[in-house]
Amino acid sequence: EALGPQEYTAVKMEVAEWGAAAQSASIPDKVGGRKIFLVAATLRPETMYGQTNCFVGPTIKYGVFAMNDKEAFICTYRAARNMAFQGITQSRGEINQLMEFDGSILVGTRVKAPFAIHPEVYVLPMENVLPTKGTGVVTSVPSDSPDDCATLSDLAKKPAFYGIEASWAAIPPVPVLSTPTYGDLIAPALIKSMKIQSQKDVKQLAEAKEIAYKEGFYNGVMLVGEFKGMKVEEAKPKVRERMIEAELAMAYAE
Ligand code: A2H
Repeated sequence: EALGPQEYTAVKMEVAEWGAAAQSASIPDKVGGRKIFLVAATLRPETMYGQTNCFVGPTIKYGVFAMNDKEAFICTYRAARNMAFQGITQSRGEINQLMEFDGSILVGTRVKAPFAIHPEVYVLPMENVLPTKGTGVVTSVPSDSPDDCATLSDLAKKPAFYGIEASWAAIPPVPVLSTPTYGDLIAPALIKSMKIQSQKDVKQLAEAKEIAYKEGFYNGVMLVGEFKGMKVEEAKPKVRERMIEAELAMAYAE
């Protein structure tokens, strides 16, 4: 674990179309006309081009929090509280919670994915989402995150068990960066070579995550986006800055 505060990028994913469960919860009727965003915390803003979906913990509690008169964020209470003290809400320290529900309600909703090749993605369930880290919402980038890749293959194998449509988990990984050793799709390559079977293989996944992170950061070159051809190490803060300038992301620390 990191000793100092962890600097995340909080990515705003506006709800484009509510899924069936969210429709029954009548969320739009309870938010005073505000635009609603799922907000995900990531350490890899440069990979947002390759989002194929986003994840929530189905049994974790999420809230809808008014940030100002125009926008409301969906995240854990813990994250909303941190945001309130980091000046992300209109009035510092104030938390205005409009609703609360389990993550399962959000599965099947479609959200806009900032900078992604796929402009809209489905919200899907992930067992390993921790309520104590980030916002409880995780962007899924199966090209570069072994956890995301393993979870998606579990979902694709048993869609009915997870309560999703098979097509929602059938989107192929999108190449974002290239490394000399692992090519254009480092996470699927590691899953294969390390024989990782599912999201339950947490020990091997931790090892794969470490390799993918270091290889991508130190040896990767961007394949897409404004900084195509640039080293990942240099592109990473630039993509983050662009996303913040476009008001599609914020700095978030914990
Ligand atoms: B990362 P750290 Cl491409 N529970 O974003 C579980 N995982 C969470 C989470 C939560 N509550 N909140 C965030 N995360 C994930 C992209 C990515 C990430 C890639 C590769 C590696 C990677 C796309 N998913 O993380 O424990 C988020 O996934 C590996 C470090 O604070 C976030 O960044 O170091 C990362 O874990 C934060 O993990």
